[in-house]
Amino acid sequence: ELQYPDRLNCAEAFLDRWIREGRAGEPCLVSPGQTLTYGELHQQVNRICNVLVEKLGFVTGNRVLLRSANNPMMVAIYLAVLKAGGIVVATMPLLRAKEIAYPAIRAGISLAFCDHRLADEMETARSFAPELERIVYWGSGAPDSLEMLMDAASPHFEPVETAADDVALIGFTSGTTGEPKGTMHFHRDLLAICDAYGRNVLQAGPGDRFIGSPPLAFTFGLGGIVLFPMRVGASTVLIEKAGPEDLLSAIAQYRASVCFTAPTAYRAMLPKLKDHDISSLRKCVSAGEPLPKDTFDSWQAATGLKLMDGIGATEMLHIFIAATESEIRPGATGKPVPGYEAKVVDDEGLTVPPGTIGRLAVRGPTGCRYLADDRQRRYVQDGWNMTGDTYIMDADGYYWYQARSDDMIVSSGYNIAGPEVEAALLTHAAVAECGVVAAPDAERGMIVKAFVVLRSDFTPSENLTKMLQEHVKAEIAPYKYPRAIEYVDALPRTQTGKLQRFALRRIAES
Ligand code: 3SK
Repeated sequence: ELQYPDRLNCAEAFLDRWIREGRAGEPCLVSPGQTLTYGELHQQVNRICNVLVEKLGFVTGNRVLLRSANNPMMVAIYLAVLKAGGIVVATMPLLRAKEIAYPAIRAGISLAFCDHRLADEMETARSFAPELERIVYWGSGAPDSLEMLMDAASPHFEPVETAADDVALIGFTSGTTGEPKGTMHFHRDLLAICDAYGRNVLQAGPGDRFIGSPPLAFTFGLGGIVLFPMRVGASTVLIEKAGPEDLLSAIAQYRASVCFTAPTAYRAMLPKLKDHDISSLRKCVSAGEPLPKDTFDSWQAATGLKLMDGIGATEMLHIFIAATESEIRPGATGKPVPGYEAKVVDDEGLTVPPGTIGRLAVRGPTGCRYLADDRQRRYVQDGWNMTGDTYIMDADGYYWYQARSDDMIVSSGYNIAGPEVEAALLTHAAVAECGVVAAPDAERGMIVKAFVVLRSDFTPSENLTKMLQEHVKAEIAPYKYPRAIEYVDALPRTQTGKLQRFALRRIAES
């Protein structure tokens, strides 16, 4: 089913196909300033392809850096680079100069496109990455801006005949565990995630309208907000600011039906639901972080919708374990997405029996290909991708997330999964957010330490600490309770919203 022709340019399948099939007049990209039909986007993409080839000295195989919030021009450039046979390296809009320079240096990039509102940091990045020879801005109205170049370019361009396994994008990991790694994905991979997860699990159709908060530089956002909708000819809403209030307002305003965001965002939207009409929503995907069962229950109680949990990784491009709505088992991530295989193994790589904790290994149509990085050997072993997650598979084949392998806390000989303690704390009314890590302890080796952000109507006190500890003891096995609790104003997160437990560990160790 996931077989593709040897010569394949995925931009043809996401865009040109709909023009050939007479769907040019249908809405594709919806945004506050502008709505583009498939036909309008097609012409815009073609003009950018011609600018690339005729004005910017671009040749097939070139890598191109993109810097923007989620907006229609970002999507148009993304598709144009693919259509012209190039490789996209998208960066998060909030990155600082050195973080922008890093992928440019690692991937040897000489050409970048940038929203003019993000020019300052981009220009500083150039001083760290002299290989960035040409930066083309859009939105400035300057004579050399992208729009001016596009005006003079033809709206016709035939997709370059790339091979199905030519690299289409290099996604950089968010650096939760050290230096970001570039992960290379092929043209066929971009279709495979749509045909594996999109078609079999999400099951959205052309009448759907997608929306989401993750930046397109994060492959969770790219798949959920651009590739899945465009694979089925649906429309998608692009918003530049996507805090809980922004997301809710946009769902209501544009009548979005499929939402992609992280569990933290679903939790943050809960108290604000009453102010927005989100009755258009029919599917809500949660990934990027483990989904606490309490968040699943609260969302279902408030909206009637089941959050569709999934685990993905930049290395795998998108989600590889999940469940259709009818197969969801609350608290479990799900089963391998059709096309993928998974197993739980011990430290020697041997499969452990159902019900036993171990390391997750997966393989399927997508997989890890690091750009010139020795860590490839650790990630891919015997053809299996070792994702760094600890799981239990039950007798029915459902996978239950325990922790990132680095996040297991060994205290007095007990294995305690930080995320399980977090999920227990989050069921207390005082806790808005929390992160749980190991802290060194002379007696126990390590103890469980929680960093807690309180809801606005609670203040830290010894009494509250005791109440939270008792609460955890009542929710899960008492030995897992956090012996230390520190109250903080905010938790360290990556730009993709993932909790940086390594930063908390560093504080806990100091
Ligand atoms: O890194 C992740 O958590 C992720 C989740 C879903 C889809 C894609 C990614 C990279």
